[in-house]
Amino acid sequence: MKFGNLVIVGRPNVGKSTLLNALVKQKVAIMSDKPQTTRTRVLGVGHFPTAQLAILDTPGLHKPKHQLNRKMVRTALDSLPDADIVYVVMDANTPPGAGDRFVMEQVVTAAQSRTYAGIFLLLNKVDEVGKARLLPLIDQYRQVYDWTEIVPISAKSGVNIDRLVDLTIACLSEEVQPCYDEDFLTDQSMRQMAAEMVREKVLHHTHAELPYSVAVLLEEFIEEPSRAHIRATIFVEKASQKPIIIGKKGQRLKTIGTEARLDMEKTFGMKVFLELWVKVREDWRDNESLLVDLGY
Ligand SMILES: Nc1nc2c(ncn2[C@@H]2O[C@H](COP(=O)(O)OP(=O)(O)O)[C@@H](O)[C@H]2O)c(=O)[nH]1
Ligand SMILES: [Mg+2]
Repeated sequence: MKFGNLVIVGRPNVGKSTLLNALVKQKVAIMSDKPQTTRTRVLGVGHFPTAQLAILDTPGLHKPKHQLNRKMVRTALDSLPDADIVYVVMDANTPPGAGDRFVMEQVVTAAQSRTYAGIFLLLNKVDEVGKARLLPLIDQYRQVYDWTEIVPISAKSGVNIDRLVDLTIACLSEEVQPCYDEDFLTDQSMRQMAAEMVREKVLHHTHAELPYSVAVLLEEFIEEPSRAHIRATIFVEKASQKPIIIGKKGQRLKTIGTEARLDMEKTFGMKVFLELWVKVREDWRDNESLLVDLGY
């Protein structure tokens, strides 16, 4: 049996969390089409016949403006030194831009102070890109750095994921004891996952700038023998954002609650009674003690 620590990095929205879920074959990280969905690092463990892979999903690397964003970027960069293997994820729909170059620079810099077992450049979302556009893109990335492999993948539809796993395991040389039990999937607590599931549904049902303004605080998680009673507060920054989340006659909040509850029941394997509140907290993104309470 082999064991390896992997870290997934890339700019926001390239599909890092989708890739983690594809690798562990379970939804452990929330995903959305809004940038900066992932705010903390999430560990998922992939169990394969010949290896166990401990995979860290990280917040997207970008130029930070708020205290929260600075923490997010630091979280991603701090994960680099401890990994055996780095996955650098790029969106195959676009040629490398400033954001991508920033990500590659960080990885190349990290690789100067330690030796990785592998640094993979992953071109994600190839389900949306024709071969004719893919080949020149691969050439472009090949000129940037001597990557261990450049692998075109689709995290969403599963293209090349098995091949990626094989190539990854091939890089791990020592036969070592696996670190986690064979049913261990993630280091997140049920409380964290529940809060994240609520936030994912808020992201799905709202638009534009609102996602950045939303945080979810889990106030109560009471586990009874066959059901859980969960109470969570959705924080927004402006009074005008509250009615957006609640919707006409409370309809949007109801939908958010129902969808989040169904996700929780599936993941936790028990009935869930979910109570949601919406509150305005202007400064939560720069309030250090609230950021700690929120788990950031
Ligand atoms: N077409 C396509 N969309 C993808 C793929 N992987 C992720 N996405 C979408 O890209 C968006 C961002 O995904 P997410 O995993 O949250 O990105 P992250 O910010 O890098 O973690 C979501 O809408 C995903 O459904 C893929 O392989 N193909
Ligand atoms: Mg993510």
